Amino acid sequence: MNSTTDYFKIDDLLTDEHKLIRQSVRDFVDTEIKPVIDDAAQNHTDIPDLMKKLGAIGALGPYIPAEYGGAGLDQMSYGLIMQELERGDSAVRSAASVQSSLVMYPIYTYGSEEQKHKFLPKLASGEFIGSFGLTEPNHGSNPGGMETRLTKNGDHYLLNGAKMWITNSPICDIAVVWAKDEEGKVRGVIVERNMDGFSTPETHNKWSLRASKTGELVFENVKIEEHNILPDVKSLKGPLSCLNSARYGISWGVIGAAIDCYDSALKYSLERTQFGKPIASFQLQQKKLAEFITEITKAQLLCWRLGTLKNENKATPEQISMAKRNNVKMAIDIARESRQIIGAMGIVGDFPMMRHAANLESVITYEGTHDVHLLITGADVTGINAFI
Ligand code: TGC
Ligand code: FAD
Repeated sequence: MNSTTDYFKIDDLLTDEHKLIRQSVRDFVDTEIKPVIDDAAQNHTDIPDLMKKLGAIGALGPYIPAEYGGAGLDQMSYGLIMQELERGDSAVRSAASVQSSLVMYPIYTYGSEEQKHKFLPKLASGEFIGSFGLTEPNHGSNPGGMETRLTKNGDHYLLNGAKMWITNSPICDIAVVWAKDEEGKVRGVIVERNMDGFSTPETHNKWSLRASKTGELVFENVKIEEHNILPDVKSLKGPLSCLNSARYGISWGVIGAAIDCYDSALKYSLERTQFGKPIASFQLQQKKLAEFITEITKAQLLCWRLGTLKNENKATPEQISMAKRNNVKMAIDIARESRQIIGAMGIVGDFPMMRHAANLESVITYEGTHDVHLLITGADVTGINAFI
């Protein structure tokens, strides 16, 4: 019997450091997340001190240089960390990927030295929680249509508008917000919790990502000083480049969710007897398990190659779109099918499949929907942009 989830010996392609990092995050998830995640998801509550715990294990901004509080790791390490966190729950990976790719990355890439030193170490330790505001009530898949405005007002600026569906908005200390200036250029603004006119109402009654907070970011004449504007970007490319990093992390992360479902279904099917035999002995159930491990393996190989390209700074946004789209669909299919393998047991919280499946309904929508990523590939291979 070969119950490994490293079917093609991808571990041989990783360094000892990669494997050590993965193991330490796996241990963290087993001791700190697995015992509490079902309660947090069922009750729609936070995992206590999650951000500080993630900071302590180096999961916030792992590829940000040590000078700014990060761990200075490579992109493969970042991917492996995301994989292990999402084995626990997509909410945990979301917390780490928003903070790392959507808050620390833009400050590191487009921020001034002062901004980097002021915010990055606190974000890396989890002392500060960040959120990322791109999506608006009227502009989801087409962020270029954003209505949030940054207008000059004497020696400062005023920020007006609203962002919606924002991970961690209700608990954020700072938000990296994207708004158009008077020339119609997209600018990145660091909004701080205590600024007048800034509010963050929570979105309630989610059936997905219940262990994560989601909400709005509302700006009513928020006074923004020049030193809170990211100086080095004036284009939609700013937020989209952050998405490249987050989508890359999601491509890895969802493999973790799929592995958790596969492991649980395989174990259960070997133990559960019907008609006098383990259900794992029935060909229909074997087909499902065999397809799960095949799809997980293909997703792992895609990510390993993408990780090497990212390390060489050669990964294209289109390659990242393909990996995000393929791997999220792979994971949501495995979550749904593996729930069926365990029958009625699959609907209670003792098993993770239904929680992962519900979470992945968000993951297949956020960071670019499944269909948007297909159109990005379509435009790349035909040379014809279907969005226009
Ligand atoms: P388009 O005209 O194609 O592009 C505008 C400019 O941006 C450049 N560009 C990119 N640059 C870097 N990375 C990318 N991925 C880029 N894609 C495009 C492009 O070259 C162009 O540059 P220039 O110099 O010519 O001006 O833009 P469009 O308005 O037609 O829209 C297309 C696009 C790509 C924006 C759209 O297809 C898309 O990706 N929509 C999805 C929106 C999205 O993903 N939102 C995510 C919000 S954040 C989130 O969901 C967080 S969830 C977090 C969690 O909890 O884990
Ligand atoms: P829409 O853009 O309205 O799309 C609706 C449907 O139309 C989709 O099926 C889409 O594929 C389809 N569609 C749209 N355009 C086309 C087209 N041209 N051709 C074919 N089909 C099309 N955003 C942030 O900025 N920051 C966050 O932290 C954040 N966190 C999130 C957390 C959660 C839990 C969720 C659910 C969302 C989050 N989002 C966040 C928002 C997310 O990025 C958007 O939901 C996503 O980009 C899609 O936008 P929309 O929901 O407005 O759908």
